[in-house]
Amino acid sequence: MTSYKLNNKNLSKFTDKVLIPEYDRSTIKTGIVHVGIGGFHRSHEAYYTDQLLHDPANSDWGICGIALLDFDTKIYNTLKEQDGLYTLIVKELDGSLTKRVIGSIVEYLFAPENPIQVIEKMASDDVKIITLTITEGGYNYNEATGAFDFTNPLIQHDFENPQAPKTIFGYLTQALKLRKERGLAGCTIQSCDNIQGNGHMTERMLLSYVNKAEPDLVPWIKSNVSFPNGMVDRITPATSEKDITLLKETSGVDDAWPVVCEPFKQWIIEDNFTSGRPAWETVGAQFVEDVVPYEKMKLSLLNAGHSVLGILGALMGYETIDESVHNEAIRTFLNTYMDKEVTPTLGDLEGVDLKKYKQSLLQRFGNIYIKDQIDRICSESSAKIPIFILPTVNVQLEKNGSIDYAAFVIAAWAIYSIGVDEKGNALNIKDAHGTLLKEKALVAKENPASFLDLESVFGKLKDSKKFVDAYSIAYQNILKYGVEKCVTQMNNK
Ligand code: CS2
Repeated sequence: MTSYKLNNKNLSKFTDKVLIPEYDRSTIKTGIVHVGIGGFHRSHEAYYTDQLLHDPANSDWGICGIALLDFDTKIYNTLKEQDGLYTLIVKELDGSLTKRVIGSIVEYLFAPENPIQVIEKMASDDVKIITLTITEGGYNYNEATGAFDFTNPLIQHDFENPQAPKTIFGYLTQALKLRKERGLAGCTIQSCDNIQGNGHMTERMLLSYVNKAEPDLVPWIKSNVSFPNGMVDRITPATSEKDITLLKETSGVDDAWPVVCEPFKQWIIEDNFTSGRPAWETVGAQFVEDVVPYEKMKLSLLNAGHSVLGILGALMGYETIDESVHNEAIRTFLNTYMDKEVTPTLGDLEGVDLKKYKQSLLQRFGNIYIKDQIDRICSESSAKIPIFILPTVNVQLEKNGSIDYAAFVIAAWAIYSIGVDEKGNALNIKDAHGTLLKEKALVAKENPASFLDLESVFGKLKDSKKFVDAYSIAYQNILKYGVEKCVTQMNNK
């Protein structure tokens, strides 16, 4: 099939093959600046916003996508070449594909190339909301102290180079300072990352930074900027070459970086927007007063479930999450973890049928068309585990509840961090703290509990004898018998 490069000029050529934006993109104004234009933003917020823009009443809510890091060069260049357009390929449960070109990213900027332009855009009066997907690690939070990590060299850089920052904290501070100096209104800063109380966390971390960098700005931020919490959900694996080729061959769309995702999507947001907001509820988002219980449910069941399947599956030599969840022993283990260790920590969730929610997760994890990479799930585990798994452990320890399943997963992660799976193949570990993890993991071979000394991940967990004992037994057993046998034995208890 003849294919054409995806861009504004060629858009009408694709109408009979894929869905395209049915609004005039040239009339859309930027009302949202979004930082972090990876796959998840493009399958989630940008998708909801694209749907919204089909109503001409919403034309003030286009998105300016910011690539913050050098690492983002490729996605920035792709969006620039494609006029901000990309294809969202939804892999339905029956294996069919729904392909839609998304038009909501109407501007894009590359921060390392032009930091001032980014600061000015964030400070623009038309921009009412700055949304973030900067990953769990991006909040610069130290698990051991609960505080902002001032020792991070990038933070030091931002203190010394306020006009050419490298972190989100440097950018937001300068942009808010400009808003204040120019007598402009404040704005909303909305995190879309998987963090418990992500709005509270953003506020706390930003104020810690500002308190040192621009102390006079703190009261203005407190009165003029809001930080709604939000729960975001849509499984979005990394795009493969196969996805790119298939799109080109079956639809004639030559898109250098389409996004693939599952059909399910959910966005629950606290209605706390200081300068107005889009009516995202008209396209499926939910606005509630308190989102924290829903966040907790999602992080400790879905995201933790992913980590369980990822870490155990990686050691067994699996490559994708569906392979892992279709292993009966692992599936039963995960079910028991969710029922016995997570559920008792969740409390009352109005309007949620937890049993159904857990069942639906297993179905989503099992979608054989998604092929969600275990490498993706296990990446940055040192930032994920403290958010996804340890809050459950801490509550269970307080309640004197079961922690054996969580301890087993942490022990498996310590063994995973050595870097070799049970078949002797090297694991592809991507973690900002990868070198330190490996060092600790090698020492742990002789002294398993020493892995828990990593306070920046585990906090004071090593002080719990109950946890250390369960972890140490699991560690020895996994090394001796392998994950599958141990899991089967636990399932039979
Ligand atoms: C995953 C998430 O990164 C991870 O470990 O659990 O990316 C997950 O796929 C999304 O949060 C789904 O909403």
